[in-house]
Amino acid sequence: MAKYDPSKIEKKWQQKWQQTGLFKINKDDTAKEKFYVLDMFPYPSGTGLHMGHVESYTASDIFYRFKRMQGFNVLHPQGFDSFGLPAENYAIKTGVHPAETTRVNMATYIKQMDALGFAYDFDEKAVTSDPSYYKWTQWIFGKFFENGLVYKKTQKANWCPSCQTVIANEQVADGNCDRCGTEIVQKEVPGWFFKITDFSDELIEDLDKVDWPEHTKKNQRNWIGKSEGATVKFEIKISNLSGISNSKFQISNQVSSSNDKISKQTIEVFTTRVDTIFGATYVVVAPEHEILKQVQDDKLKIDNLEEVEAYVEEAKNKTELDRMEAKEKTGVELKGIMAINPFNDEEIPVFVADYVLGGYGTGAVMAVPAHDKRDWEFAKNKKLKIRGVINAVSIYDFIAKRETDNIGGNEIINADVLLRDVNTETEEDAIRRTNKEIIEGKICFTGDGILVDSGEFSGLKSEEAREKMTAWLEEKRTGKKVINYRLRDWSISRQRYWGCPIPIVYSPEGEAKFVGEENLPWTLPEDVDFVPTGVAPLAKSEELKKRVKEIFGKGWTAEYDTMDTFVDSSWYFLRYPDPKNEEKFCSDERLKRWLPVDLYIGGAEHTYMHLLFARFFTKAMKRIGLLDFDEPFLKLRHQGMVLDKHGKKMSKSKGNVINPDDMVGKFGADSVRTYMMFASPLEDEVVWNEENIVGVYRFMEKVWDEAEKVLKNKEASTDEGLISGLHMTIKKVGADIEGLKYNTAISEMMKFANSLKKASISKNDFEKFLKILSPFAPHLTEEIWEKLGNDGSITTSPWPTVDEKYLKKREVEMVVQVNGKVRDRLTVSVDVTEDEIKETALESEKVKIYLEGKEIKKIIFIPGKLISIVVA
Ligand code: ANZ
Repeated sequence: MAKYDPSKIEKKWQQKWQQTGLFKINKDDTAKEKFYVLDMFPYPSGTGLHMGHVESYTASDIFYRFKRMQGFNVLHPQGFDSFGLPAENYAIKTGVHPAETTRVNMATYIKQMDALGFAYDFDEKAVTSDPSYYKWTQWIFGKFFENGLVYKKTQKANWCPSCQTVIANEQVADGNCDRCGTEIVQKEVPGWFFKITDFSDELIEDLDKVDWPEHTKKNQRNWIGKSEGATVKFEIKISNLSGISNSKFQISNQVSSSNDKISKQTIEVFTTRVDTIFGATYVVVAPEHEILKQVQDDKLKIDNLEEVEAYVEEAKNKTELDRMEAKEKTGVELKGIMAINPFNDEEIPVFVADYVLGGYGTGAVMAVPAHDKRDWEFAKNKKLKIRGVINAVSIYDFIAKRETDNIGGNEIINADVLLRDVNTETEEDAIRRTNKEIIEGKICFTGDGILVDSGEFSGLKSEEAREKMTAWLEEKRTGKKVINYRLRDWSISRQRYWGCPIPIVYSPEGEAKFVGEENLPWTLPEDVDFVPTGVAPLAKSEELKKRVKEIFGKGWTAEYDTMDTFVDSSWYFLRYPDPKNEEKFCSDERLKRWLPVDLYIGGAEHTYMHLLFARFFTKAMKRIGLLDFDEPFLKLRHQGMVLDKHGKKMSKSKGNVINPDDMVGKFGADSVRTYMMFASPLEDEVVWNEENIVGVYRFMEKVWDEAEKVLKNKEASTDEGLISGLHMTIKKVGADIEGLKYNTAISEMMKFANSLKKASISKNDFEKFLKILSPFAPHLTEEIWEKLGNDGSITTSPWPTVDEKYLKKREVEMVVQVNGKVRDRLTVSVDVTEDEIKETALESEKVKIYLEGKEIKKIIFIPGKLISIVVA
């Protein structure tokens, strides 16, 4: 056998796999159990495949090959999310049509993916900019339209002055456009919205049904932001003598009230912490609040109208994000009026401040600086009264709070502040001291606790107090229980060209109508100028005008906006099982057979948008009878980011981007794949260091050389001492792949390969080893498989079975102590190393709580028994 040379064998196998159609599957084969493993399809950008793609696609490819060898019928499709701004921006610069750019880029991507040995059948791809695909995006839009799940309204929206289009909240990063970085401004624009808010509760609750990373679920819950609270009406007292002209009106907005009979002047606030109401020292309204219109119309007189008007005017230019994140909270008092706290009749001042948002809750808050961080900052700034009414009962109130909050700052009480002093005083003393400081308004405590100085409610715990106080409000008809969500309906209209046309036409009277199934695909016109002018490019198409006139008649006009590209990717996984179907987005049989997706691998940056939108689509389509399941992705895993060898993010501007083609050219696809998976656990960051990939390359060489030995002596038998190792390796690798712990699977195989050096192995046993290596290094193993005289692909051979009789008991239970107290028990392999067990113990949630904020002095390790952590 010649020397191991990936450049000689990899191309050969890639061609052979294509020729023999190895990656084609019979999607109607019911004899085998199905498995659907999905990748997040790429946007075909001009820069080609990046290392992040290589990482996640390798991960799914390994899983595909493994499942296939286990006997599953596996669907592992790939496609292109090919509508979008970069191709359009490129067209503006160069005049090359986006369709052409996209075609060229897709071809490059396919070539690159083939060169990595990814097992895709590109005849069965989904391409979102292809009319045969977007026909169904439009069809689904039509169904949503018929069923009231999409509607049009004019709204203040995020406008990117550079892209000349509206973008969704989810696409604004730090106040800037997440595509081009330009600062976002607010603009009134008409647009289409999907009613995602109709599904808020389901979108939260059904997260319990899926196996997703906990932080991703948490982020989705936070994004939807369900909060249970209460509205409370504060009566307004006019302290200036000019008073108001009409003394009987009610000011409340958004959260509608059923208590209309009370016609006092009130400001209605929304609070999730009614238990803190005895600590309310002022009320704040948003600059958009109704009361300010009354003030401006002179219906409600205040002493400093000009100052207030100027402030309101200034706030108009800020985005919500700016307002929420502003370090210094600004605002102006409405002089001449006071609000009355219904619980204790206390009169407190009223401010307008832009840290309160017009579109959330009632657009007004009762401010409790002692227990709310934003109110605290504002009160400090304006030197307002601060009064604490919640005390901590135990240290756990602080710890629990710290875990749900990321509150920083010295004056904000959290466990760190408290624990700092625990060293010099008893826990009780520390709590007593801290509670006194809370009551005095010296520190802000945002946790739940026990009520003090709260009239008849004093002594109650926060949760119970909230219930009782809300009941009290309802009885007095000055408030009620409400649930609010942070989630807004999804704005999907984009004033851009390279997207899916919204299949809507308007009658001469201006009524919107779906273009009808018979007119789908509602094609994207070709005769347009891309240069953005703020007017949608489609408005300039003569062909579209003509088309509308011919089909619908004179006076009818087309919708000129295109859809957010996130619409295209919200359902693509439904298309893959049946991508050529012209009658349906997917046949009923194939939907039933293939969905939902069993395993989805992709970047954590899609926590909010794509993953939320795809879940919404699934639920909406289920509601209207198009699907019979409600969660699209049963299991989800994220890959970590790929960093350069200095641990830095790769970026074009830094010039540290690594091109996958170069790596494949240098080391071969098998080494690139295996190193990528070996370098770190899948969900962790990968530091791409060429010096280390050499080690993986040597491993490939070692396997190659072993093969030579086996070839020379096909009659050899396996050494006694090797058999148990082989079976343990097969077992571990199988279990690790199933758990997506590829790095440990690879190190196990490396260990086994090392043990071969001085031993002899039979052809049959060596082939078992080749099989478990094949998902990682498909080319190398395929070549050896052939050389050893096998017919057919190693990928179609069955996964080797483990003979239990060769496995000895390998697990023990180890106790983890912190300062002498047992905090956790871990089941680990008997030969676990000290470092491994230390790492596991320190990561245990049960152990972590006792370590936080403390310094680890010593760790004692007694093999097979105990790990004892000493902290101070
Ligand atoms: C008094 C209070 C005391 C509050 C306290 C919190 C802690 P989530 O959980 O996000 O729904 N709030 C209400 N409407 C607001 C608006 N339009 N703009 C800005 N802030 C608003 O937050 C609800 C809390 O956010 C509410 O509870 C209110 O402050 C504030 F110790 O009321 B709270």
